[in-house]
Amino acid sequence: MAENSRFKRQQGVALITVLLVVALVVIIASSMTGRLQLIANRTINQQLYQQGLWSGLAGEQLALKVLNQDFKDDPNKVHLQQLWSQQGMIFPLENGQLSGQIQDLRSCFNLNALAAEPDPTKPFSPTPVQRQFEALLRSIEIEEYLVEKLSSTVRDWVDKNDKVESSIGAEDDSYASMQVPYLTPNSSMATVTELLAIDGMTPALYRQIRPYVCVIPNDNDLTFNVNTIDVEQPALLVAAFGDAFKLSLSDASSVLSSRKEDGFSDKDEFFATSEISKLGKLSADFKKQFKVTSDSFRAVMEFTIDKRTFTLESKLHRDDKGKLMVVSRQFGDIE
Ligand SMILES: [Ca+2]
Repeated sequence: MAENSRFKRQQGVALITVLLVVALVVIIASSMTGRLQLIANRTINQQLYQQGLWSGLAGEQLALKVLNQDFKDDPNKVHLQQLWSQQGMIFPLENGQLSGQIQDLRSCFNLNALAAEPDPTKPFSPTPVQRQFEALLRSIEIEEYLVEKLSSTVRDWVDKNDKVESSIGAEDDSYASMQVPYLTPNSSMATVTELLAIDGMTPALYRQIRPYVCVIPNDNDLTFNVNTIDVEQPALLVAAFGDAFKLSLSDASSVLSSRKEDGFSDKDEFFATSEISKLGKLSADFKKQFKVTSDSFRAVMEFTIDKRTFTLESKLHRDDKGKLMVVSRQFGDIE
């Protein structure tokens, strides 16, 4: 009798063991399926990334070819009627499409120019480039206290030293005491989005300033191609003249809207316009900021596939001998 009931208990234990094993197998199998799906998705994503990358690089080659062709056709001028300036070009590719555009980086305010060394005889005064940046901010109706604040903090961000240049500037001490502390790079900006990390900047201000500014890698020059400044952005021309000559916004707008479609033939034609000539005598040094050519471009390529977009931004530089080369690349989200 006792043996019989032990046998029945053992049968019960065996059943539970079998159920446990089945449950374990189900758990392992479902976990394996999940992992397999993850691996499959990862492989698909890697393939898409590779496809996007190579398509983007192909687009970059096309941008170089177009810019080289324009340079060959006319090495003395860069203007908005040239091939590089065409908008909305779309190239259908296998399984996706490639689109892209090129911007002349001499048609915007190069923030890295704010790193210019101050005049040693006026160490505590704003530099001429700061004055030009301030003229830009005022022209786009940024409030006066923010104009001076940002001019100081952006300069401190890019200048080499870690010395606050004015009472409203910001170097390491300001950022190191924040809730999430960080330090200033004290060197050229790599991307305009760095502005968002600078003391005094807000997302709303960034959106207001962003269309007018750019960064040229390791380049501290502030020069403007008067043939490519957007007719809707006369504030850039006002900025170029800074507080040295005080070009009015309406005169800047008038110069740009009366510009020929293929731009000014040379700098002198620009200086001879009534709006500019009435400003008075411009020194040869001052005139150096204005050009009708460009040595820096930004090409943005977008490869789209199944609602996914891969973006490549390449910055290009043309040297004195006319050779164009890629100086920086950024993948993914852009400025
Ligand atoms: Ca600094």
